[in-house]
Parts: sequence; C-alpha cells; structure tokens
Amino acid sequence: MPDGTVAELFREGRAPRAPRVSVVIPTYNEARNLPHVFSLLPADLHEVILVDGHSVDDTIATARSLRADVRVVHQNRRGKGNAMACGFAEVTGDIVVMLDADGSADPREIPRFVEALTSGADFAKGSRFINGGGSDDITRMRAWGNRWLNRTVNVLFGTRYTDLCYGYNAFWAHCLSALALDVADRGSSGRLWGDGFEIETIINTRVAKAGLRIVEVPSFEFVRIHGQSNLNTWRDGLRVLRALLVERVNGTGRAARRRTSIDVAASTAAPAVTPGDEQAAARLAGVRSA
Ligand SMILES: Nc1nc2c(ncn2[C@@H]2O[C@H](COP(=O)(O)OP(=O)(O)OP(=O)(O)O)[C@@H](O)[C@H]2O)c(=O)[nH]1
Ligand SMILES: [Mg+2]
Repeated sequence: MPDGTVAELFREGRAPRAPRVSVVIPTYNEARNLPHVFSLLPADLHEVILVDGHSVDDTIATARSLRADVRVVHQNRRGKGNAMACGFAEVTGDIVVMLDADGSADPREIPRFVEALTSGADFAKGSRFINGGGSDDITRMRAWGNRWLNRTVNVLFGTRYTDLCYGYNAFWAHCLSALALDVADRGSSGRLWGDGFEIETIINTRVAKAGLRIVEVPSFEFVRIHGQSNLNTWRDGLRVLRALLVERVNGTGRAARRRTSIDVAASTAAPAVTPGDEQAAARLAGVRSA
C-alpha cells in the first residue's frame, strides 16, 4: 500500500484489520529490566525489535529467552539516536512504538497510543505533564530544564508540546520519511549528530515541520528499575538546545510536509481519543510549522 494509506483507512473508519504494531526497544545493558518490560507488552504485537548498543551484560540472551520471536538488531554507531534509527529501518508494521527498556515506560500504555493514531493522529506523543500523566523519575532540575526547552520548541516551531524531552511516542510508519534519519554506516564507531539523546527533539521537531497531525497522550514515567541512566542532564540538555536551533534552520522534514496548516483545536491536554469518535479530529492537538 502506498505511504499513508493504512492511516487514511483508519481515519475514515474503513480499515479492514487492526494495525500491525511494531515496538522498537533500544537497549544498553538492560538484561535485568527486560523481564519486567517484556511481561507487560500487549499480546497482539506484530513484532518486537530490540536494538542493542553493544551491551556487555546478557541483554540479547535474556531477550531471546523471554521472547523467541524478538528481532534483534545491532546498531551501527553509538548512542540512543542511532539505535532508534537502526530499529526504525527494520520495522515492517503499520505503527511504530518507541519504548525504553529500563522499566520507566509502561508497555500497558501502548493501546492508548495506538488508539490516538487510529483516531486520526499521525504522531502520538507521550507527555508526563498533561492530565493523567506523571513521573516518579524526573528530578526538579530536569523538570526545570525540560520546561524551558519546551517553551523554546513551541516558540520556534509553533507547536503546543508540553513535554519535549520524553521518549515514549508512537507514529504511523509513513512518518518515517519525514524523520529522514541517517542509518548509513559511515565507518564510524563514534557518534554523529542525531545519534545521541537529541533524537527525541529531532523527531518532535521534524514531525512538526512536516505538518503531521500530532496528539499528546498522557503517560506515566516510573523510576528506572535496575542499572544507571545513560543520560547526562547538562550535556544532553545542551544537545537538545542545539538540536532545536539546528532543526529550526535546516530544511529536513519540510519536504515531507503534507499540509500547509493544520487545525489547532482543543488543548494538547486532551486524553487519547477513541476510535470512531466524531469529535476525535477536534481534539487533536494540531501543529503548525513556524
Ligand atoms: N541501543 C542503545 N540503547 C541505548 C543507548 N543509550 C541508552 N539506551 C537505551 O535507551 C533507553 C533510555 O536510556 P536511559 O539511559 O534510561 O535514559 P533516559 O530514559 O533518557 O534518562 P533517565 O530518565 O535518566 O532514565 C534505555 O532503554 C537504554 O537502555 C545506546 O547508546 N544504545
Ligand atoms: Mg530511562
């Protein structure tokens, strides 16, 4: 089917089947957390793609023992951004879900994201800062930084985001062309621009530039269960700021623009919409490019 067709069928309520959901899970030494995460995955997934970043624990063996059908992908550079790009390149489903492996993101929320997409959104963005969302994990310093980065993205890109720096999102596979992520192996074992934690900002700004329909869905973030965060508040916060400036001036994503302007309807605080709901379109949080 041509790009976007499956999403259109759902939007029009004419879809012949349920969407095939692909979950992409980046892992760097998450063996101890995988039993928890995998046990909460919905039963009817199309595929689970685990993208490993050269873990030195038993991440891959654990994943395979928990789920024989898991698809293991080895990233070709370093960083979470590169892992996501490599995982997305392997997706064969209709819907892509980005899910962390540290136990902070609840896989039981996946149906909520899917529902937002089948009700008309192109991109369902998790938010800890709308009704029904929350976090046990975010520090005061990070919440403060996120708030300022969030204000900045909204001014620069005309968006209405409430939680820029959050990695739990889902989108129709047709959005991948707007993301234009680089998965080429440049012969570099190091990190290129976009390979790090700035990936979430790059994705959020490119879908906005592309004029895709974005809705925020409430999400609760738990504390990482085992192991240590790979994120450095200041270093990665500055990368996010830089990503906002770079993405504001470059044209990436705009080429995929499908609409010139999109209705800005109700607040982004709207909960996930329900399939077939006549009001769904009106509750979508629209995004205009700047
Ligand atoms: N493949 C791969 N996965 C990574 C890499 N860095 C982080 N991850 C995974 O990405 C997910 C998020 O990483 P975390 O270190 O928890 O960072 P975070 O959730 O943004 O930050 P915290 O809120 O501090 O936990 C986890 O599943 C990690 O295992 C990497 O370089 N390669
Ligand atoms: Mg985490």
